[in-house]
Amino acid sequence: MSTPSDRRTYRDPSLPSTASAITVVRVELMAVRLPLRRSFATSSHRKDHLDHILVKLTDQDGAEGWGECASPSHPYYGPETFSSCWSALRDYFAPALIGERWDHPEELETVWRRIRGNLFARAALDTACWDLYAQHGNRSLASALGGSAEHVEAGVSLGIEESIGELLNQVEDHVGQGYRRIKLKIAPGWDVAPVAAVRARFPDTPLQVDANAAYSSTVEHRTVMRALDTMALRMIEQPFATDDLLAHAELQRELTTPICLDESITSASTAHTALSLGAAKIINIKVSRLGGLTEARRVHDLCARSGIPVWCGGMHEFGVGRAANLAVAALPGFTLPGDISGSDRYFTADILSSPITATRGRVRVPSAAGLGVTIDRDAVRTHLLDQMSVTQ
Ligand code: OSB
Ligand code: MG
Repeated sequence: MSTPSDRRTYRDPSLPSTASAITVVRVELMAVRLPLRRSFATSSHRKDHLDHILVKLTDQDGAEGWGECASPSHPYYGPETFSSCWSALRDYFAPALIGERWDHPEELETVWRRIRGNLFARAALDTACWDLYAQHGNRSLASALGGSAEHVEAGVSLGIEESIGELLNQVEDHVGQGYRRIKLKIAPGWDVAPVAAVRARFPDTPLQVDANAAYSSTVEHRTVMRALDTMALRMIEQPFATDDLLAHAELQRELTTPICLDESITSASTAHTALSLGAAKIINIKVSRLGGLTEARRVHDLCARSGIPVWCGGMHEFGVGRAANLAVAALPGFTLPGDISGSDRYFTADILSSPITATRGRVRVPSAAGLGVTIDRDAVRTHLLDQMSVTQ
């Protein structure tokens, strides 16, 4: 499926030349279902469990690398689904990777250059390769990426609730646990009133909102945005459609509150375009949405050069994906609290031997080699829906 002869055209000259080559010989896909402790609703849908795909790579020496595909099951956040990711991994990404020799995960861009899109699927394998690479160098993933923070500041993303009273209880609970900022999901009909109520009750809490592209640039919706602009919010995340960068730029000119883009930013190129247009003052870096750690770091570097603060978004990852998010969030440009909370917020049992936790609003970045977490194989088996392996 790939053409080995020309895959080495891309090579970062700053990479150490001593890296030893890695060849992945087997890719295992595991579909795992975890129930959510509390159902979660956004502007598009409600969910009470998550089906994610864990990928396990084995290299020529028997070392293992892990990654997680955190695609939602339905195409309501982005275009991908659980099934599209499973088939993209099985039919394209895994076959192209197996048998290829590489020294650095950035070379995988060449291995996968013919495959367009399918970024959530790609992110899972990209992360697993970075895990293998960091283990080969006996370094933490954070340090392999160039980060050095030992902790990251944790925030929470709270879904749409049945009532404002219930939302206030949720906010109170998480502020009480020490989380550093609260993000509220909004949607037409659930915006000015709930946000004003939270702001009135918690006047000093860092607060922001996320619309998941549910608004459009109509007079009615811009009135909502102007009302939100008076509530001392840290940012308004993705108010308009994914591809409508000009509408975001126009809105940003009208508002004092910074606009943050999530869904719109699918690569360093889209980030560059968005920033050039003035469509955002903040960017949410999500490893899954960007197709992996290589592109996530590239967006980080671009934003750092442009003086744009970034934070790490999440997709309710299990422990494997959460560890990858922590590693990227250890880079120096991640100056705002992200959506990396303790896994106990989401799941009664995660698939790690020691689940990732938040203490007084901070989460520790793993320091052991690679992702730095231990997968609980029994937990994976308990929650397994399906599995397969791809070999040469
Ligand atoms: O837009 O950031 C989002 C969850 C699923 C899909 C999209 C989003 C989210 C979140 C939750 O906001 C982030 C998290 O807690 O992992
Ligand atoms: Mg978002």
